[in-house]
Amino acid sequence: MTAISHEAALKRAEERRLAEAAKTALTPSRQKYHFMPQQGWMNDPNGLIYFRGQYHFFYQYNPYGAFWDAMHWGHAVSDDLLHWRYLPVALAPSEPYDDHPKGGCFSGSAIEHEGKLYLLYTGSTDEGHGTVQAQCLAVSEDGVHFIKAAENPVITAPEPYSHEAFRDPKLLRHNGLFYAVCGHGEGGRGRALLFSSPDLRRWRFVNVLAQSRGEWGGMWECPDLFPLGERYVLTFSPMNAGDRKAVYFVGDMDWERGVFEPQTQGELDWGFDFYAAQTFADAQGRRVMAAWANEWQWMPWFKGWGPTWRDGWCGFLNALREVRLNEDNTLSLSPVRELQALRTAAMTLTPLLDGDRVAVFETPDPMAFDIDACVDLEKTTAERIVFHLRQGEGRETLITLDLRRGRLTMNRDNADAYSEGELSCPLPLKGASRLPLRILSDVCSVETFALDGRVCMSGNIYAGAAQNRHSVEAVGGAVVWESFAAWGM
Ligand code: DQQ
Repeated sequence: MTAISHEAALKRAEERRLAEAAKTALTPSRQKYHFMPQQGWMNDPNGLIYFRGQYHFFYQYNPYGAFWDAMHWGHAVSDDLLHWRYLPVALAPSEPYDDHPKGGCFSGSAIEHEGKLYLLYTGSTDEGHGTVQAQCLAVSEDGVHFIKAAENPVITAPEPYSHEAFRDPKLLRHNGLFYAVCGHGEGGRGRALLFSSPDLRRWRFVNVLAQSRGEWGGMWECPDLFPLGERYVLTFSPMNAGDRKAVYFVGDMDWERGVFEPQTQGELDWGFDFYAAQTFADAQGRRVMAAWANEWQWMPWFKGWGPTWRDGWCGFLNALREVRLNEDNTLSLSPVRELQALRTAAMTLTPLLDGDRVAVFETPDPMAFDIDACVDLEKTTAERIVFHLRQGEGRETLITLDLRRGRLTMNRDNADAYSEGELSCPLPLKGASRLPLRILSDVCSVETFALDGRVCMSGNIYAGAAQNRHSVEAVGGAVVWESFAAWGM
């Protein structure tokens, strides 16, 4: 559309990133230990990969403002998944197939091939005849500068599927071939389409990897397919599927047909803010998942993207999670152990919290902290345990563990001057003698992990620095802690 080279588009984006970064770095609303952009807007994690000894994270990025618009790929590297160094913008809209004000270089993934780093992303345009989405390749020799392939787009929508909602390719390898799983939606049915290639440039449509009758939303955004133990896992973010926005299926791959056969199903996270998850395999063989901690307009609880745009930024990733397969073919997602290196002085609670009492606890950093606790369910008589977090100025965020009914609830109606809503999910306690619990709080987020990550619930809050007190309450009986520690982060 516009007559601008990729180099010129990147240079312009870089100038903006560098001009705004220092100013935005000083704003108190920034997260302390969650991945976020230097400035501007970010949404989905893209192209997560361990490449030449470093973690490379790319992300949907708009350096020109703190709202979604023509999409670029931001880029950062890390040695430890904790400290990030921002690199030049990797992709900018510049070609007829990816240059549009409300399109651009949409989500995708990365893979290493013959020592080079390849990105497969969605080019999204609209030349007046509706949206056209196709998958495009970019290659880098040094892992920093990317050249768009002359053959682009390398994957177009196969007949009879429409090219309007066809995006977010996730790359994987199997038996010497490359595969790409792409999200698709048409006629109210979401699905994932599978393609294969010998060299990342020539692609063949294999099959519909998985689809539903419509109960799983009208479009599957950001699908991911990966082996875990003896099984395969398919994850995606369904659009307009009620409260569902990040789901998984565990099953088997029939590579002969190119079909995924699901067996069990679950929610990656039951909270307000967890979307477009993507995984990668790290150097130690772990499967690590990142997701965008925010919401789209079509989600039932959507209110906005938060007030941080006033500080020149918006968007961050949830705490990175290690994905594990349980014996019953469900998944557990636990914060990566690297986060423990950030913990500062701990405080502990006495083992017994008497019936109908409140215990106040302090953390060295009142906003950024990590609670690691375990309830002794055999000795506990309380019906509910209620965490009152980020209290102050008459406000608080509530995390309730209902032990009698088996439910976990997050309520942010009175969390701040901005947020609202309550979400609740099953907490399967039947037969359990203990309830391990982890709560990660940062300046604008609270993430709860119950039962070693079998149940996760993430939500953003925009509480100020004066909301700096926390307590936990036992309702209808006593709570006996097997352990309770809270650290600053
Ligand atoms: N965000 C991208 C799309 C993807 C959506 C555009 C999911 O590629 O489907 O920014 O959040």
